[in-house]
This record gives sequence, C-alpha cells and structure tokens, in this order.
Amino acid sequence: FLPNPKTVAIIGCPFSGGQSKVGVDEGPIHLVEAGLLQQLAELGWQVSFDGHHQFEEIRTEDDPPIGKLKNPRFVSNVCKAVAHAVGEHAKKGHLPLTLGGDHSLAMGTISGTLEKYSDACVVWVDAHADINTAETTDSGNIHGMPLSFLLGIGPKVDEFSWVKPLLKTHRLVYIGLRDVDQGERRILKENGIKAFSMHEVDKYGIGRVVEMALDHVNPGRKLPIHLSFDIDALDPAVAPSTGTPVRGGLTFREGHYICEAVYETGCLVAVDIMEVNPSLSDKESVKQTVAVGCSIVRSALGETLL
Ligand code: Z70
Ligand code: MN
Ligand code: MN
Ligand code: MN
Repeated sequence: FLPNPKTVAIIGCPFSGGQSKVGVDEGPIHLVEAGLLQQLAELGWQVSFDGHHQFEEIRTEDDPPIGKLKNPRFVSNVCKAVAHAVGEHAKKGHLPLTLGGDHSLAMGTISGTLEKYSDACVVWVDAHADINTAETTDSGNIHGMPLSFLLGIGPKVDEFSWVKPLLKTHRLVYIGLRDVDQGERRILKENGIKAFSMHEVDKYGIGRVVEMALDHVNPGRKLPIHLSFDIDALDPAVAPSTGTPVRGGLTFREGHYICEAVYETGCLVAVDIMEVNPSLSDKESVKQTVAVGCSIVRSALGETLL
C-alpha cells in the first residue's frame, strides 16, 4: 500500500483528556527523546516529524460532562484534529504513526485512516476493550470508549457526530484482553466481535492467535491494517508505566511478535502507540516502558525481520 521510499509521518499527541491520571500527555515527548526518530531512520524509513501537536486546551471548568462523558468537548476537538492530520498524511501515501497520549485518540487516528482506506481493518492490542458507550461507561473516561463511536454502537452523542461510524464489526479484532467490563462483554457478544483474550494466548500460543486474528479481519491479506497498540497490553513487568496496569499480560516477545507478524503482511498503513505514562512509577520503570514503546514501534515497522 505504501510507495517507496517508505515514509513514516510521526504525529506526537501530548493529550490526556480521555482519562483522569496526569502524565500520559508526556508519553510522546519521552518516546521522541529516547531516539525513536533516529531508530526508524536506521530501519530505512524516511521520517517526517512536524513537532508535537499543539492542542487548544478546553479547561474542565469550561467543559462540563455530557451525560457521564468527561471532558467531551476537549476530547472531541483533539480527536477531530488528529483525524485530519492522520488523514492528510495517509492521503500522501505516508504511514501515520501516532504517539499517545491516551487511547481516546484512536477515535481520531482510525477516523483518519478510514478517510483514505475505507476498507481498512483494525488490530487492537490492549488489556481493555475500550468499547464502552455513553450508556455503559462507569468511569466516564472516553479512553474506554473510542471503539463504540467508530463502530456506531450505543446512543448518539452530538458532540461526537463528526466521528463517522465507518468501522465494521467484522473488521475489528482484539488481542490481549483481560480487563473487560460487564457491559463491554455484552457488546462484544451481541455484535459478534472477535477477541483473543490472554486465555486464548495461553491456549493457542501467540503465533496461532495472530494468524487467527488476521484470518478473521483480513482473510486474503489484501486489506489495509491499522494497528492500535495500548502499551498496557504488555505485562506490567514489561511495561509498568501506564495508567491502568493489569497483571497477566503479554510477554515482551508476544507483544513484539504481534507487531512483526502484522508488518510481515505488507498491509500495515497506520500505527498507534498509546498510554505510555512517564509520570507513573520510578525512573527505571519509566525508562524501561519508554524503551519498550520504541521497540514495539520498531517491530511494527519491520525491525526484526531478517
Ligand atoms: C474501563 C473504562 C481503560 C485503559 C483503562 C477502563 C478502560 N473499561 N483503558 N485503561 N487504557 O473506564 O471504561
Ligand atoms: Mn506527511
Ligand atoms: Mn486502550
Ligand atoms: Mn488499556
């Protein structure tokens, strides 16, 4: 799908409005400072980076909840800007790599991908399903909800009417789930959405899981793939610095294997790396998490293939 020479367009999104812990907005800055751009250049990519996105902040006082949704206008405006940025890069034939920031941003990134590739499928790697609706959410944190908007599931929220429900349920697959809310379980079941939880990773091994996941969303390996990777999919021993660590996660190799296998299809058109929070846990843990974030991205962009 991508022209040669391959260009990756980095979109740094220092944004934390989709959840309530401070610090996740510093994720992109740390990933870039750790040398991610040079590392991707060494892999043979042309790297384009226009600096981290500057968002016009809407303060919480000026952004009261809509129903249960917290910071709805701020999240909506930021995601809309990100959708535009991702869409423009994709239309130029570049591979947008979005550095989060919290996972509400995926409402923007996937909307942008679908603008250029309407038949794109999504591989969502996460401990969480992020598919709550305005009705089912307990927390009101929009980073737990992006997929319901992209799929058009649940009550319409005017503020998010710009999000076109272009993603089809059969074009979404999860890997790594282990902390799924009751309401989300019902949504997955009712909509027949394919999910490979940690149970399936144990049962079949990561090789078979990725093969089955790709067979489901991308049978002939002909469709474009958007990879959305929440760092909390990895075990907290591997990636401790994140807002909602959940034990029993993917090993270092399992996480990297997913990325390598997706790259190997030749169908990858966009990548998100989300929820790296450098303000949580000690300095060594932060360093480790940021380094893993960089190496996950390198694997997704072809590093480990001989
Ligand atoms: C919960 C919610 C979530 C990440 C937490 C948690 C969602 N299902 N996502 N941490 N990355 O609030 O909706
Ligand atoms: Mn570009
Ligand atoms: Mn997530
Ligand atoms: Mn998560």
